[in-house]
Amino acid sequence: MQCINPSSPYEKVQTSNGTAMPVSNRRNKFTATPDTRNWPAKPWPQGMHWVAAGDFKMGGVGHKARKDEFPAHKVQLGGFWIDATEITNAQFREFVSSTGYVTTAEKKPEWEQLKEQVPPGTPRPDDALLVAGALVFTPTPGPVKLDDWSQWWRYVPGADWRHPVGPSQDISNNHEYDDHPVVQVSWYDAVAYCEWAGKRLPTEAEWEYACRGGLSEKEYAWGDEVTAGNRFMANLWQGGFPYENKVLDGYYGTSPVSSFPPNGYGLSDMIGNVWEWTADWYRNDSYTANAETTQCINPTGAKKSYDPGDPYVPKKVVRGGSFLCDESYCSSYRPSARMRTDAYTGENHTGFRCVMTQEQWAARQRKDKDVLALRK
Ligand SMILES: [Ca+2]
Repeated sequence: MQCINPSSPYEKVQTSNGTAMPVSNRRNKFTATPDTRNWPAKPWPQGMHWVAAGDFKMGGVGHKARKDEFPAHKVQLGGFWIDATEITNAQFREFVSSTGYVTTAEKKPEWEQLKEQVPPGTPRPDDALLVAGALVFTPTPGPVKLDDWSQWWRYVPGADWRHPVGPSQDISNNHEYDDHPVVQVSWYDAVAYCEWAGKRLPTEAEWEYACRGGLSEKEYAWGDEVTAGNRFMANLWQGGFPYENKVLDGYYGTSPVSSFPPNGYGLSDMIGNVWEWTADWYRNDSYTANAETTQCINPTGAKKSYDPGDPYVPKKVVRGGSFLCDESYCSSYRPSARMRTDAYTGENHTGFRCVMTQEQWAARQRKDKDVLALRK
């Protein structure tokens, strides 16, 4: 189980360097000026912000919350660094250039892998159908019933991170999209990037804690209303979904990272722009299990995925919503909203950001020092 058993000698918050922080030192009440006395010494990893150890109420807030966001429950977390922005195309290109990595969407799907995601006895599809590609959002000509996503998502051969909507768009030929979040990356691609960077994906709990930015039990990452006055706070969808995007927030698709105001922890686009992969397997009832423990500390999610509506596909939790999120469909632009996606699937509205523990940062610094010494 992901939560610490209450009978364990765990009366302290475990920090990411393995030491335990006394309960009295926990930063469990957020203020405009955070208590930085227990924060790690600088230098810090570039482009990342420290999220201090603490506790928070994880789970649904407000009438839009769905069943899988309940029961809301208290979670304690150690501190961690988190990327201030979603990973960009420029960052992902650097990873691919350094490693020669080939993403899931660029590889022909293997039947051996696919057959684990469909009901037993499903016949093998024709080889002509097993082609490399990914899912691309395609607006419908007019209003449709919102009970079947296949009306606005289609599998496009040749779609991948360099071709987010398919072969017709090649972003590797120019730098126009360098500061946009990378998309069409599977969960496995995101993990490979994290490992290369000496980081890891956030757990679902870490992601929500960071997304709330120090605000407690607010429906949105910035307060109780979708917009702050007349200001759009995130790259979302305005208009009739999925046929009419009025682009009131200025962006039809992805936006350059940090185009919208950061949250209380200085993190941009936690809500909107692109969904973000987390480390956890999705289970609709994960929170029931968490809430049954007296102390839920550094939870790492279910051991195995289970989506009752699609039980054969192993799915990971994605968070934050995207430029396609709209109130009429999923209203997933809330810190507590949970969504699930096939771990092998790339979509043109899904990316990721990484977190880093103090151990990972220390290891990275040692490695960099070794490289420098070798060059001398
Ligand atoms: Ca996002």
